[in-house]
Amino acid sequence: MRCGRFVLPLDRPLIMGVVNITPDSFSDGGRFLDPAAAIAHARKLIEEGADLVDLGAESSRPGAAAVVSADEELRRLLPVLRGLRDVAVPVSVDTIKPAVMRAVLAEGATMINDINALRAPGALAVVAASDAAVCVMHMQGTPGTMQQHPSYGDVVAEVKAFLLERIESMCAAGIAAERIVVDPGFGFGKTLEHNLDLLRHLREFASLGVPLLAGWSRKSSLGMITGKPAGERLAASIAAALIAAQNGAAILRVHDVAATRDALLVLGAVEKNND
Ligand code: HH2
Repeated sequence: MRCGRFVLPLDRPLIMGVVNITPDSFSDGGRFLDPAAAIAHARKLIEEGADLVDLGAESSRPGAAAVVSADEELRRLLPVLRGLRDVAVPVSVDTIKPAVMRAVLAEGATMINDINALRAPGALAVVAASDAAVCVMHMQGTPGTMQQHPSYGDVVAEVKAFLLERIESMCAAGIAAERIVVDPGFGFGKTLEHNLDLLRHLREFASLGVPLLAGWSRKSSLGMITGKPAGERLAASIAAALIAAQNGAAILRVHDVAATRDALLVLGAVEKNND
């Protein structure tokens, strides 16, 4: 997989560490709003074994109002990006806005993570003009309303068809397949049963021919299963990450890098002995 100047091997699951530079993210809102705190947290995640870090400056939690302007997003993101210029792993930015994408790519970001799958006017062209990687995610509805009435005939087939269409649009716009990652979007316009169905059938997404990213970390589906609040979902998050890895996920988007790394090392050791 290519992310700007980086080439990432895909012979083991990669860990993407989450850094939320927001006042209102569902599990860690407000903790890293200060640029120095966000930079220190990203560096800590890299030391713990993150293969990439993902900076987000707008919360997409269910019910979140889309109120963050491009200017405000950049005010939060740019100092952190500048503080991470020297790190040895790709820095991804989680944004849906083409203006933000353009500015962060100019400032050294080497991946765009778009929960809106480059559907905003101009987004495809901005990414196509760069050499960055891009993760496109499936979402039914918008964060403000997506959890009100999620509804599918066949969730696996519909999510897969959506991602295939986005891959075709990206390739037509000139984005090489080796730069593309897809994500079924766990928790984005999906019930617990939809999320579990997607996790069970994750292997079916391999036929899309590009790496798959899975984000279950601390999400409310894990709260529904365990009865625990976001701050107490570490064990559940690790379990979901391992199942996703066993079902073919190439990148795991997580808040708790050190613990996820240990769990993946155990999985890797078992699988190696199986060869
Ligand atoms: N989940 C969140 C945000 N961005 N991007 C991708 N590709 N996949 C995901 O599953 C995903 C994502 C939500 O988690 P978090 O960033 O911790 O929360 P918030 O959106 O409240 O900042």
